[in-house]
Amino acid sequence: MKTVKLEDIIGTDQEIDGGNWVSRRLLLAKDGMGYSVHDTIIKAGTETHIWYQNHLEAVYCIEGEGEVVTLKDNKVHEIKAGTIYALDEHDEHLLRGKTDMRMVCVFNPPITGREVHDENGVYPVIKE
Ligand code: 9YT
Repeated sequence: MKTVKLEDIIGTDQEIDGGNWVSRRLLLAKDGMGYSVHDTIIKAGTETHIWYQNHLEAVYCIEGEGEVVTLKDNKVHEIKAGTIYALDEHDEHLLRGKTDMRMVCVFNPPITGREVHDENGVYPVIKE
């Protein structure tokens, strides 16, 4: 087994600044778990368009508050510490941080660590 410490990820190429968010990617495809796990800060006052057409993502909020708007039905989903949301239908959405939000994100398939959102809010599938 292995342990990974957030303090050892910060400042490395596993810390990705997406502009509206900073993602510290704790476990990636190379770790062989079949999913990736990220500790992500969503910045207060931001709105991010996201549409993971190639991935399923579950997001557990452990600090802060905000909302997710699913674009197929314009439904607003309140997010606060203790809320998990699951993008089980590759849902196109807007993610809004009212405050800074700290999120634990799990991706299936795992991301490799190099992905940033393209203009459609999509991550490509990158083969190792
Ligand atoms: C919650 C969310 O999807 N934020 C965007 C960044 C993503 N979690 C990532 O790349 O770690």
